[in-house]
Amino acid sequence: MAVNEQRGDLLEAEKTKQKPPPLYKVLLLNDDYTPMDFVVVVLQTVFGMSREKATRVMLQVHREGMGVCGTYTREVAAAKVDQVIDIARKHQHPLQCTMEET
Ligand code: TYC
Repeated sequence: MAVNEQRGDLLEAEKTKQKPPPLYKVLLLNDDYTPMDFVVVVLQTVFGMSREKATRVMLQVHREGMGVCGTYTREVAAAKVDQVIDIARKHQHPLQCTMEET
């Protein structure tokens, strides 16, 4: 077997052993003060939701205390959590967001 064929087999074997990266849910938390309209705009802006979907997710969080905004790799989820917290802080709203492994 040629050297590069052997190497190709080794790389193939390594590939089949690789696990997919862990995924994280981004969770939005309810509070008593953040305006509903603001939450809808955040969901549209940060998570690319339509106004209708954002309204459904906002109402679910409002009624149930928490809701999933999306599922992403760790870096993307962390960036979205930071974006939500930053925009909420800038507007002086207590809106909180977190992430958890799926
Ligand atoms: N509970 C808020 C209100 O009544 C609305 C709200 C919804 C706040 C979702 C945060 O993640 C949230 N104004």
